[in-house]
Amino acid sequence: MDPNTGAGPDGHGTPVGRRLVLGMLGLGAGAMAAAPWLQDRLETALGAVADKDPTGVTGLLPNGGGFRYYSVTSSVPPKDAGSYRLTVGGLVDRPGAYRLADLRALPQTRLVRDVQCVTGWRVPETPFEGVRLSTLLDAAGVRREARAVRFTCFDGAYSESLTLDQARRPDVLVALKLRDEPLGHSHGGPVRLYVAPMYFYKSAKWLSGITVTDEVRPGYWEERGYDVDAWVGRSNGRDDDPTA
Ligand SMILES: Nc1nc2c(c(=O)[nH]1)N[C@H]1C(S)=C(S)[C@@H](COP(=O)(O)O)O[C@H]1N2
Ligand SMILES: [Mo]
Repeated sequence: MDPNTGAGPDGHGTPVGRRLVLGMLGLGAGAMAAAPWLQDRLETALGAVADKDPTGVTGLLPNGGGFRYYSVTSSVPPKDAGSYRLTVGGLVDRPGAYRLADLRALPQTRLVRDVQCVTGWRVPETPFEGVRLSTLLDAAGVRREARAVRFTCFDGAYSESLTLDQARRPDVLVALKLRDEPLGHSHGGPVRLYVAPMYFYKSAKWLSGITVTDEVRPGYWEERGYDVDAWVGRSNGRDDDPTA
């Protein structure tokens, strides 16, 4: 697979494009152009379908409001306030586990930035809100020999990583809200990582584990060719760097 383009027009190895899905629904591009409101309604409906029954054919399903639905697994069992846990461990003095209520009780930070997937789609000025990752790292007491942070997900497959310096940036959140609403299952709720300055694949959905480590371990897409340092506009060979 070409890591820059993926196998299909929607990238990340997606075999089928948006036009085809609309075709499967009997709606051509003409119908969409003639009735943009129909496209909005369709995206909302498909977002709801993805919420209940993710197909695994990812990047193909709109996820509402300009997002696309991505999952590397075919289905993800939902978690709620009762069942959700976020563990923090590895090279820390005080490993622990947070419930959703624990995370909600911590200071919240709201950021409004453009979401940018490396395959090209973009959602402008999108509010995310949650707990700064640095707050959780400080509470856990990161040991001197630590250099990186690894993230695991309750889909059982996806992973991500950041250097410790990146992880401590004020624009990296353990996000609980998207557009001022609790983060829904299809967007990786109840809790996802949000790495504002990097391409959206760094923002691991369905976050369940934070492990402080001695070196960066490449994440799911990074083992498949994407850059580990995924700065928007400065990585993956896709964007011109105006400062270069
Ligand atoms: N657990 C998990 N997190 C993930 C992914 C995934 O497949 N699984 N895909 C990534 C990619 S490539 C993108 S573009 C965004 C998509 O988020 P969305 O489904 O909320 O639009 O999630 C990122 N985080
Ligand atoms: Mo993506």
